[in-house]
Amino acid sequence: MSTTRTQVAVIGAGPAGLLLSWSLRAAGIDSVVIENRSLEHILGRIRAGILEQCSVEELTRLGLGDGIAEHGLTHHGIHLQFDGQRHHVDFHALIGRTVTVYGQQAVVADLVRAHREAGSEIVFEASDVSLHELTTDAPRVRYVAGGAETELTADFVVGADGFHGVSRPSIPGLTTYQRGYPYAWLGILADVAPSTDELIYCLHERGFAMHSMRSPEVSRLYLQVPNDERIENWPDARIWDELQTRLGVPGWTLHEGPITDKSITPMRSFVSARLRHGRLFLAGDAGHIVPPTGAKGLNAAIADVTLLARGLADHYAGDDGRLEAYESEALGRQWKVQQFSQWMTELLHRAPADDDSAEFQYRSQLGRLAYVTGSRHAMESLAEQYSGLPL
Ligand code: FAS
Ligand code: PHB
Repeated sequence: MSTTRTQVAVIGAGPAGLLLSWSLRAAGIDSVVIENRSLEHILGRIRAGILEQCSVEELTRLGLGDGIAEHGLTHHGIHLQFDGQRHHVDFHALIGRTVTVYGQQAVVADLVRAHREAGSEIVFEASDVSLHELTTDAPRVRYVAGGAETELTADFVVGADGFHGVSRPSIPGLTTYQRGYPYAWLGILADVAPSTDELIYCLHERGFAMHSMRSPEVSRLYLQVPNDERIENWPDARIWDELQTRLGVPGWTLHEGPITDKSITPMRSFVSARLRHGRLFLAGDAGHIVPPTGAKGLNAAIADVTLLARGLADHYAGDDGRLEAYESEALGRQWKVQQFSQWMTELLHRAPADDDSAEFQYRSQLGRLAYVTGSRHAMESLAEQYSGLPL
């Protein structure tokens, strides 16, 4: 077995792992990223689409803002649609904040390009990744890459390996908090110009629908489906018919086009009680998951990384204050994100027909939507949370 050493071993080359390694590089801290999938696979994943204002500011500060500036779509707000009416919530007019449409796929591509140009060490297609000696001052990561067994010794290990990674399970006796939802999202990418200027979040009596986008030429749309639904049951024509039914309002046309990707994503809310175990830290989906309704998953990963990178940089400058505070600060912020994501999800999704309170819930949701869209204070609260809590 060959042995190597670095200051910070990062598990996972998703947005959290790649951004942390880039942030550490900017602070002069050496890191190695260990990823179990191929470069092609991580570049091909289609996921989040919205960047909070503070995410854009942090990526720009780190020199990763060119693509966002050129291709990102700055949105001043969102549309909430219910009872056949569409209401615009103007974050910029309300609180002076905005969000940017810029897909996670593009964020990852920007990070991969930056790392490649800088000569960063990213190990792809690693297998048998395991963590050891986490409660000592020399934790180790073992993995196999290119047929060679390697042991990487580091000062710290950061688990940025997502919900199904190896890092969180490496924490003994861990408590976790979670809830499921009786529905999922069927998402499509379509080669058609968006039919709306800003995102439409819609509660229809048949269920939730959303019109998002990726560019002036590519639309991203979602439908609520039962959580056991299979994509095979949804030919393209059925998807468009349902989107037309749920999103349609008088005087507005939803333009259709070729569907280039479709998938069903289950929903869960999940938080690990710990984001630290000895010299192991968790960041991003390795530590928490939110339903996508609040557009928080990617942004929460960026927030964790921002806090953790500050703490690690301070550590190497001789001050452990912010590193010691990481777990409590990141978890405190995450529960604010969790409650907002849960609120948006429960506000906009139809309870299943077999829920005997479904009709009551639907009318209560309509009442809540009518209150929110009729109250400046309620809309300011929505704007503050959707555009992102300050870091
Ligand atoms: P990621 O899961 O992105 O990355 C973890 C990385 O670790 C992956 O590359 C994985 O291959 C690697 N890894 C896993 N196990 C490993 C091991 N043992 N060894 C080495 N590497 C390992 N969020 C939104 O805000 N809006 C959305 O619409 C949205 N849609 C989503 C759709 C889907 C299908 C999924 C799964 C998530 C979605 N999310 C969405 C959430 C998503 O964007 C996450 O929040 C974001 O990817 C978090 O980034 P990471 O923490 O880096 O985790
Ligand atoms: C997306 O564009 O993929 C998207 C936007 C907003 C959300 C979730 C997903 O809340």
